Amino acid sequence: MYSDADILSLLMSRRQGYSLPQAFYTDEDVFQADMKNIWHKEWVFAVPSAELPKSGNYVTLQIGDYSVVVVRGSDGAIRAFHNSCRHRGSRICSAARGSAPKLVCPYHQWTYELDGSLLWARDMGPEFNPKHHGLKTVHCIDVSGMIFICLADTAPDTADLEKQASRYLGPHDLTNLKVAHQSSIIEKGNWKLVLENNRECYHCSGSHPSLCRTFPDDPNLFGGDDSNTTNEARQHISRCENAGLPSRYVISENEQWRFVRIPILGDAVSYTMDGKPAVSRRTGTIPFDHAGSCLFFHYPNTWNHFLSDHVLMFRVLPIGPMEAEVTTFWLVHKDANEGVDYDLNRLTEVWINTNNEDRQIIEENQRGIRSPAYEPGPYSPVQESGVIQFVEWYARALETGLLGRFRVAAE
Ligand code: 3BY
Ligand code: FES
Ligand code: FE
Repeated sequence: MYSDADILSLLMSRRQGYSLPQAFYTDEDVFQADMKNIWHKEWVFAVPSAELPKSGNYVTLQIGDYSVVVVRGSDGAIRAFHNSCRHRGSRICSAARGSAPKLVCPYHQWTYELDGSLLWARDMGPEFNPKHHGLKTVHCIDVSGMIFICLADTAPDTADLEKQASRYLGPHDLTNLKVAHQSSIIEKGNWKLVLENNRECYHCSGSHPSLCRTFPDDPNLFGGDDSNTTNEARQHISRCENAGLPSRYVISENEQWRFVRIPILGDAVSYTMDGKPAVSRRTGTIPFDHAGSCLFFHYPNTWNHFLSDHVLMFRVLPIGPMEAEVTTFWLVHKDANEGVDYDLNRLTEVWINTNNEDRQIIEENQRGIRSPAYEPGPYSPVQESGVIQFVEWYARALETGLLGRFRVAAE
């Protein structure tokens, strides 16, 4: 049993530059603290807007105890609502995704418009005012084609994020892409192990034979900052910037998100087995095939690759202290035809392999951490500066949340 005070003191006493104490990866109370102080407070990536191309298209997401439905309205706007009926609370949409002209509760058929207002409820008496029983809203923004939601009463400011996203992602024109494929896998590991694993490529040469054909495992390309960037990366950035593609490393003030466009290996232009394009149509206004990969992470739950010919978005959702869901979206130009402009297997095989390899790594990491013999070990300052950067962000975010609670309790 860990109280908030216990978690705070464990956090304060952790050794910096070392992996976290066991409880952070295994304990139910710490998991609940993560949910309350991070997942229910921060912006969380939900789906690419291309996943909801038409009015009535919806997806549901589970974030801790909250069920959320994200739906495109008849006016074209994408909104998010608590997926809990204002009658007696039933979940309204149960499928992971679907399409409906109205949101109808399966219990007693209360019927909501796609904008959340209650349209119809049978036999509720003369006093009943449907206006007071619309679905509760969840903050929802479209960041250049990526939909983020936030469960907090007051959502963190996104002006900077939106500004940089429009510069870096704008040229890929996400609104004119379609989801060619998506996959969700369950990883028996704490969500932070998934993020830590993503923030380093120390493991890549040992585990990712397909990815390593095209993805450089040089830590200087995606580490904690850009102080060691290579000559090749600098040249790539100048070449892209001169062609009108924002590419320079930029990180938010609180280090929650970052954009940078990196070169990929040799002549490779895409994450395929032979490095050749997976799709014959480029995304947006990308001027050449050799644009490398624009990397965007946003903590706590997404990392993304924007290539010249396709886009990969990754979404992590925590399920329990030792379980998370990882969803991958593969996006291509909306007019690209499968079998003509791209072959689905060729497009997806590298990351399907990579995701499976990462799942195994993360599950072994989790199993080892469960051992009473586990103790925090040192991160490599050369290879794992990105992991250190993530863990420091996490520690600050959790500490701020926990301290805020004590302050409120003391007042
Ligand atoms: O998918 C990614 O962005 C990261 C970069 C380094 C390891 N992993 C492949
Ligand atoms: Fe939704 Fe009754 S709980 S209609
Ligand atoms: Fe990996």
